[in-house]
Amino acid sequence: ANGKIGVLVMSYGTPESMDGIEEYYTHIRRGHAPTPEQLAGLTERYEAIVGGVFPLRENTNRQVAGLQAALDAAAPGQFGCYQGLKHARPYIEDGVAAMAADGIKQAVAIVLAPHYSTMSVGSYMKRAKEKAEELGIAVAEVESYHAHPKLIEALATRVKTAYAALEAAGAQPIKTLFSAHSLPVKIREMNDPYEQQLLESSALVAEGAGVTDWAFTWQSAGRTREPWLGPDILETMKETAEAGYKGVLAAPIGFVSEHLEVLYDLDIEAQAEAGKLGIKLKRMDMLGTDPLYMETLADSVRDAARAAF
Ligand code: FEC
Repeated sequence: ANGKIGVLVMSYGTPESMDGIEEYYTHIRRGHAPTPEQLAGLTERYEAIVGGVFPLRENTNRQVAGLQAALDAAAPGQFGCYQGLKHARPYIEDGVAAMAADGIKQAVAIVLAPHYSTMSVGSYMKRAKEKAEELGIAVAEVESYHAHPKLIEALATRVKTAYAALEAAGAQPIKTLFSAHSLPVKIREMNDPYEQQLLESSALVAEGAGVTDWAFTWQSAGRTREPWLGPDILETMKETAEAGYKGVLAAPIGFVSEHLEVLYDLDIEAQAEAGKLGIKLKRMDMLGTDPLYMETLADSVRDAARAAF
């Protein structure tokens, strides 16, 4: 057996190439292939972002390496990180199998998304635990870290910087819009903590950044028939412009990387809407491998390991 504690670091996943978009989309849709129109739409969005590369893959790789370095700095050799993706290879199950192949018996599971929902983090954890049980690995879970002081500090710094840029551009008054990925409205019937945690993070970040004029709004709702949580950021921007604001600061606190939902939905789609509305939109920088974010993850992993093993 291996005395190391495994750390299963889970993230959404992105295709490896343009040829992989259909398989990826089919996986997201739980085995239902997209229509040719849906596939073409998604392909166009990937092409529009950075010439058909998939930045989330590199960004996730860097975050996993950053977390390993942060854990090693405090306790060399105690933890070993393994990557597991929700919708692409290496899948969550592949990550657990890699730990088992190395003789790992105890592991902490954590998701590169700060807020808990049964439909997001909960579904990652369910798959991780099923595979771990099959392979005889004990798993401790980090459910959320949305109010960790280091995370809040890193986000507040980004909000302050973006706010100052809007001010310098003369785009006042400014409204800060915190956002996160929408989910189907049915999560409300499940007593899900997602909305509550997002509002809590927003309030803490606003306080840390000294921003008083803010709202929370949703983004990136799925293209399905069921109702999704709203209002969407495009709608909120319209109301904000109508109320006389000249600057909108987009703070997508539900995400930690630059990827499609940020680079397309905000930087292309919402930016075009801002142009139409005659207002200035500035998106805060994403966390990426910010040392404060890496420390947030490392603290959460150590706490979960200490409590469980
Ligand atoms: O850059 C990339 O390649 C990946 C960007 C990406 C991230 C992301 C994060 C979240 N999602 C969440 C929930 C859902 C639900 C559905 C859904 C659908 C899609 C589609 C694409 C996609 N998501 Fe995603 N999501 C990303 C990309 N997502 C592409 C498919 C096309 C579309 O509908 O727009 C609906 C599934 C269904 O059809 O039933 C639900 C949540 C997050 C944030 C938490 C996390 O990172 O896990 C929640 C990044």
